[in-house]
Amino acid sequence: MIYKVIYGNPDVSSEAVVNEKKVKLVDQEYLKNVIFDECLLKKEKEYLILRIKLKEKRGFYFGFGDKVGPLNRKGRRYIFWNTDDFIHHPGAEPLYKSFPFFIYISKNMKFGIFTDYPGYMEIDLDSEGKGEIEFKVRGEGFNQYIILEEKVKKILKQYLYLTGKNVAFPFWSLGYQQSRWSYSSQSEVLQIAKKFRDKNIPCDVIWLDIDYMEGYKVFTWNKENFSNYKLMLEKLHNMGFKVSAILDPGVKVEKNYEVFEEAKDRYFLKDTSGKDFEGAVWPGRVRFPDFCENKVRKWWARKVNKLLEDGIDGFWNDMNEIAIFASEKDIEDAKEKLKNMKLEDGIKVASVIGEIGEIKKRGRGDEIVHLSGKKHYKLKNVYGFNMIRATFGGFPKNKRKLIITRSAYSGVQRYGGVWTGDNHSWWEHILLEIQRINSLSMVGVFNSGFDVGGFGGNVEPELIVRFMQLGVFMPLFRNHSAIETRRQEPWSFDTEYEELLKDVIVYRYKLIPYLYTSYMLGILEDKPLIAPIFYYFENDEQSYQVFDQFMVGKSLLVAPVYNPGVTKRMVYLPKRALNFNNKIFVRKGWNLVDAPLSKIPHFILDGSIVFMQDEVQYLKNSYNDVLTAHVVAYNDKAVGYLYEDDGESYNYKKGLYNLYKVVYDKGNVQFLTKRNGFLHRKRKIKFKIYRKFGLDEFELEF
Ligand code: MIG
Repeated sequence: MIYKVIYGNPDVSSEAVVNEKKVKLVDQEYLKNVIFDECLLKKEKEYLILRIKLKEKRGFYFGFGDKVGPLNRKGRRYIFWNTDDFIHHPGAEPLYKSFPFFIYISKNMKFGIFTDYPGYMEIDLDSEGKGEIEFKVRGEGFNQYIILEEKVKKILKQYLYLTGKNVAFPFWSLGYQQSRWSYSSQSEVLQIAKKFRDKNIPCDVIWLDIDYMEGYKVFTWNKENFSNYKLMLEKLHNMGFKVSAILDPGVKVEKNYEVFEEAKDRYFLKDTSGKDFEGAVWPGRVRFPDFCENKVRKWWARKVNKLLEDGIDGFWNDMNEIAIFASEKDIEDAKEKLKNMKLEDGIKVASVIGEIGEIKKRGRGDEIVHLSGKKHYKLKNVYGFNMIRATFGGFPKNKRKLIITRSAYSGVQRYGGVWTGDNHSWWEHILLEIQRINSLSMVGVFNSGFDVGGFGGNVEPELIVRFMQLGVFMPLFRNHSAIETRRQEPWSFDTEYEELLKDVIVYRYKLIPYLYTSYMLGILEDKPLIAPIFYYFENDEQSYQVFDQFMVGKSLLVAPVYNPGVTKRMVYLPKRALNFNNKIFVRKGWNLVDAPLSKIPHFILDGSIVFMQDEVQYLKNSYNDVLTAHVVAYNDKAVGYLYEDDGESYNYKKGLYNLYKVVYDKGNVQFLTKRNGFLHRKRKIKFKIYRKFGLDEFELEF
């Protein structure tokens, strides 16, 4: 059941909610006794504060997307105020995105609360240990959706009913992706691509960071270093690569620059005096499109479409919190320190005023006005959401897209995916990313990834191996690193490590039949590819506490290594499983398992079938003609799934796909057709049956 309570008089809409038919509008009193004992709403200056006291205080809290901190969000106060902060220390708060949704789970009670407000907000999840939750909003009012269900899966499904289903990314987006700030010329990009093919290291996507542009001007190409970008793109495509490019929202203030001329005085955010608001980012002086307006999104989409026509295949929306190094007001405020400085010196100015830190504290809420007349502090958290929405609009309708955004709000899954921003090449960040990706799944964002290898800082060989071993299971598997840090391409280390890294990437391609099947079933059924263990085993209370393992689909359990020098780790198994490294069965419960540097501790749950294939250099919308079915059947019984479709359109929404349920029972295999909506390609399937007593092998045509 979904209940909605309106608090105060909301005067802005986030546009996160798309379906309200099933929602029951109630007042706060109605929910008393259902989930809470007491509930108090008060106004304090410009804030509206709601405090509720739960009927119990022992539960776990999951959600809030990729904020740093533990998987269980209990006991902290969180700020929702989209901010560019590139040092993700354990207390870094706020960060780039706002997903004000969490799921409460205890033995007796399960519910989800989505507090829908696109402006400044704080949520306190029982920081006093009294079983109290506080919501504090700077504004006139907000909507709250309370989802009451018996199963976590159903709570998440209802949340996605409200905020919209995830879009499927193209088949090829599951391939390995290589990025760097920056590959700064066409010859460098081509060299990188060639190296992958020469070394037979599989790769599908190369990313272009800000240097492909002319003077960081959005929707331009650098005339010198990318003088023949069309030829470059053609060559890359012929080699089987896709190319994804960065887009920044700030439009350079420059006479005769088409993008600026078209938008000035019409499409940009305003300052309080009614002039276009100006700030400094990479290009120097810039202005910012007001993506909250439909007409602005349409204009932006046309620009995006041009880049698609040039041959770009995907996008990455950056700096859309909005990250602004300095504004005219900052310079005025810091007059003394900034003598003789102008916005043109954007980066220099930023370093003088202590950069993001200070700007973050002061916010950017009051000095910016939207075209609708609303102050930015009421809409800040949906700026990035609307930028990716605009970018999404630039693609042909029935073509799947690879678009990720750094800043986002609930509902972003309708338009694209996210990456977690500027992490570091630190061991701590492997664990951090496990928790962030799982928390993103709990707020319904299924297309997610992080900078594999770490963005900031210099990676060390052992660290990149472990980082990559985590990336291999992520929906998006992209290695990215910052300017002036050491290179992170797989060949940037001693040959021993290069071999290990190559093995990891090759393994990703072997997993594709299982990954794509699980991914697409997830899109169709509102289930994340990556999920915390409790998502599938919520009757197992122990599983609520497992923060450093996760499920990939419903059959694969991964327990990554996130410390240096480690060759063993403890793993919690919610049921019996096959250790896929040594093919030995491991019992339910806590187990110590081997984890040498060449191995990723991962397990196939008993009773399941996982389809794999042999390695390929890049993906072509379909699996290989020969597959291997790993049947984990301790008691000689197992079930698995195989999904196929065109891999590039949204026709799956119309049922144009095949889904087979594969049932193994004591030596017999049956393929049950659950859906027959796509041309089936016959394949040879090699079965490997892992049983209590010994291995069995045979082949079938299907
Ligand atoms: O101020 O475009 O998070 O992925 O490489 C830094 C340069 C701007 C931040 C992004 C990062 C990207 C970088 N950008």
